[in-house]
Order: sequence, then C-alpha cells, then structure tokens
Amino acid sequence: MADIIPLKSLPEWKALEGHYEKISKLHLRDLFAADPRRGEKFTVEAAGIYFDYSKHRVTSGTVNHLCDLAEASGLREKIEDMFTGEKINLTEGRAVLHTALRAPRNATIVVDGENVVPHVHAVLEKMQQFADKVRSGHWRGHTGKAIKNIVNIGIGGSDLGPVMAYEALRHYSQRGLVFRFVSNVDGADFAEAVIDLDPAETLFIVASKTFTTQETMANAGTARDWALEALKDEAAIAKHFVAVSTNAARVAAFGIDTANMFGFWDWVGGRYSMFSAIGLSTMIAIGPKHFGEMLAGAREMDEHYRNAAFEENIPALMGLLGIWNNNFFGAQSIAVLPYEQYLKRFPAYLQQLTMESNGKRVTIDGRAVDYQTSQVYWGEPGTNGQHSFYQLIHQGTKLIPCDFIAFSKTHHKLGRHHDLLMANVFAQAEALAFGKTVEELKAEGVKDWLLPHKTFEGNRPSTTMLLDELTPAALGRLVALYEHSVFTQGMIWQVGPFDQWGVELGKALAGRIAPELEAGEEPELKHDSSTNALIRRYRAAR
Ligand code: G6Q
Repeated sequence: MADIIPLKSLPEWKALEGHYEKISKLHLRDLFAADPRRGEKFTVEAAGIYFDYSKHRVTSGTVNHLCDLAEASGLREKIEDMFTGEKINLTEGRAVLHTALRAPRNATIVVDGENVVPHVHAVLEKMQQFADKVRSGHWRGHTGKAIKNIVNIGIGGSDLGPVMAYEALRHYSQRGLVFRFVSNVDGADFAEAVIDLDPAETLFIVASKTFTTQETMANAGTARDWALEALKDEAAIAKHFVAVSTNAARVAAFGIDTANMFGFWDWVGGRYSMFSAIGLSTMIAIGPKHFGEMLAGAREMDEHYRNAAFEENIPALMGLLGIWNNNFFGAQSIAVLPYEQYLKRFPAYLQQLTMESNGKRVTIDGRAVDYQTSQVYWGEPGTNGQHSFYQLIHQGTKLIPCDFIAFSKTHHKLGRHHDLLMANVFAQAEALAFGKTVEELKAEGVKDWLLPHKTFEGNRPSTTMLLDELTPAALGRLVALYEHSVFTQGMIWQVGPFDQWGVELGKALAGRIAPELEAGEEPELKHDSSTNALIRRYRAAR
C-alpha cells in the first residue's frame, strides 16, 4: 500500500483549521443578514432532492476548503475505484459494488475478470418471477392454500434495510399480504411475529449472506419446527421456505431447495444489500415494477455522485458538512429527523449504515486516528421528536446538527395535516438557526427573570432535504445519498468503511458462552469474576 499522508498533516486540513478559527464565532443570524440570497445560494438540487445547507455554519470559503480536502484525499479517484470494482475493502480483499446492484443491463463492471452485471440482472429476473407468483397467489403452500404471510428472518444488514423499505413503501404494498420481520434471537420476536399466522399460508424468507449467523439460524430452525408441527411433512419446507444467501451449501444443508435460493455476491456488504436479493421481501410487497423504480432512483444518485463537481455534489457535501461539524465544531452526533411517518425506521437503518461503516479507530493502513470518526446517528420521525428530545437540541449544552427530511406531497391528503407537518419542519430548522433573542422576548413582554429560560441561542446547524413525494424512486435516491455520504467521510477519515470486525467479535464471544449456560454440570468458568458470577446466577435461576 502506498504511504498515506496522515489526515491532519494535509495542507488542506491545516487550511480548514485556520479557516475555522476565523469563522467559528459567526452566527447564522449574521450570515443570513449579510447575504439576502444565502438561502438560495447554499443549496443544490439534483437527483430529485433539494438540498438546503444554508443553515450550516459555513461560508463560500468553507465549502471551497472542504472540497479542496476532498480532492486532496483522492476522493475523486476513490469513487472511480469503487464504481469500477477495485478491491477497496482491503481487510477482506473484496470489491465494493452495491452500485452494480442498480447498474443498467448494458453496463459492464468487471470483478476478477468477469462482468457482474448480467449476474445481477439474472437474479433480479428470478426474484421478479417469484414475487409475481406470490403476489398473484400462484405460489401455493403445502396444503394448496395461497401464501398470505411473508416472514423475513435475518439480522443486521439482512433485516434493517428490508424492514425500513417495507415500512417506507407500505403505501405501494399489496395490502392483502402480511409482512413480518424477525431478527432478534430473543424468542419473543419470533413468537409474536407468527402468533396470528396460519403456517399453511406462511412463507419464510431466510435472509443471510453467510447462512451461519447465530440469531438467524436459531430463528430459521424455530420457524422450521413451527411449520412442520402444523404441516407434518418435510416436503412442506420447499413450499414454505426460500433463502437469500451467498452460501448454497449451507442453504441446502438446512433443507431449502437451492432452486429457491436467491444469490448475491461477496462484493455486496450486509448494510449495503437492500437493493440485492436481500430486498426480496420488498419486491414481493411493492412488486417488481416499483422495485425497479427504487433501483432507478438509487442509480440517479450514483450517477450524480460519480459525475458532479464536489461543490454541487449532494452526497459529497453531506459528508463534508458532517466532517466540518464533527471534526471542527466537535458535534458528536447527528439527528436524522424525517417529517414523514413512513420513514419511521429510516434512522435505525442509518445507524447501521453509518456507524458500522465509519465507527473505526484505525486507518486503513493500521494507524490509530488522532481525530474523531463516525458521529452517533439517531432520530425519530417529526413531529413526535419535538415533544421529547428537541428541547436538548434547542437549548441543551450539546451541538447536534440535524438532517430534516420532508416531502412536498403526501400519500394522505387529510384536511390540513400535511401543511401542519411541513409548517413544523420549516419552523424547527428556522428556530434552530436563528433562536430567540432577549430583545425579541422583551418586546413580547416576557418578565426579566424568565428571559434566560426563554432565550434560544440559535446557531444550531441543520440541513433540510425537500423531495417531491416518498415514492420508491425517492427512497432509492435517499438511501444512495447516505451510502455515498458515508463513503465520502470514510475516505477522508482514511478508514475502511466496508468491514465490521467489531461485529465479528460479538459473534465469537456469544458462541463461547452459550454452551456454558446450557451444560448440565456447571462448567469451569474462566471469564472475569463479573461474567462468571452472572453466568452462575443465570444458571441457578433459569
Ligand atoms: C453488515 C454486517 C452485519 C450482517 C449481519 C447478518 O454489514 O455485516 O450486520 O449483515 O451480521 O449477516 P448474515 O447476512 O451473514 O446473516
């Protein structure tokens, strides 16, 4: 690996440090007052997203410095490396090609001497045929009944994308079908998911890239027992279980006919897999046509990211603004606040995408970083959050940049609801930026002793993303936007966003303790004294 110049030694980083000293005290009130066109100037519109970042503590100089940093970090070349199938996941020796999942049929992307695009489209076609059969009632269960319930069993990347997309696009879903998602190894998750379902009408999608994940295998085994108890015939498995995996041998060993296996490839990371066969439940819910629209939306964002100058590049700007707030203003988290009820699982989905990708403390060449990496992502749909944690964002001691996501059109035109929702999102961003001054409060007749309590400092940064309507294409664009923003940050922080050794550790440790809990005789425990005592207590009480 060529020597990497440490981030903080880059002249472009040092220039940003100097620039920060100059402008960090500026207030958004002054920035807006100084330039009446600021609210239009610091915006980009592309790939169906109006991206307003005028309420960040930036000047044109800041944007230039941040884009210079991106150039100096080799972001342009790294984007090309990703899109063209270079093995940029260095610690696992893999290409990173979630963008190939939405590549047009005539594209050519070569990995290990082979064009992967025809494989992608072959799987999409197989998914389509299967989805059509289930949606039309032609896929019958073992007793001849049509399938009414689809239960996706998977965890992490094999769950969060599918469940988020199902919730987001519920408006487009076939309402006669019931969708459930089981992820947790806690038996309550499975038990509650199937409590009102008829096994004869239920299809399980076992979604696991490796087909070895403890939680998923436990849930799949329980599902098998649950189905067989009612259907009483091993032959039923073929009608009630399909798999999404890269591991055909394991799928066959589980008893699923590999003809009913939908494949993907090691160049699709778990948290980047919702557009692959991992999205089978999504396709069954919304249909192949809408699934195709979602892919097209993501593709639009891919093309924008690959081609637009950084100054006008939404994912690049989003990533860079995150670095500005995180590494210079010390903001440790980002609140993701969709003013769209259907996006209620979007923050949870983003938590994995962002934090599992860039929650790293060493660089790709193994040096400990001497700067902050991934922010903590969290959030809830508006307006609910306003009545809970927004207090802290407005008047607390922490700086929390916010991503507001809103749509001009609603799927439900109910009286004034949508206008009220939109009034709230605009008002929140305005209040965060401009606050409320003592003078304004005095003019309203607020008593002196209450003034400190009612004052809002303002100067709290936020982005507002305004889209037309939450369609499948819009969801595709949004997801790809965040994927590429994560990539932008990972490349600048010099970390590897595509491995997850922290997750692997948990998998290994639980595997060691489980037999100790289940052994008849108390085994010799060799953990720390706390873990030993907890294990003993649990064994005595279980
Ligand atoms: C995602 C991670 C992780 C993974 C799950 C499930 O990027 O690798 O969340 O998706 O651990 O793994 P399997 O799909 O192999 O069951």
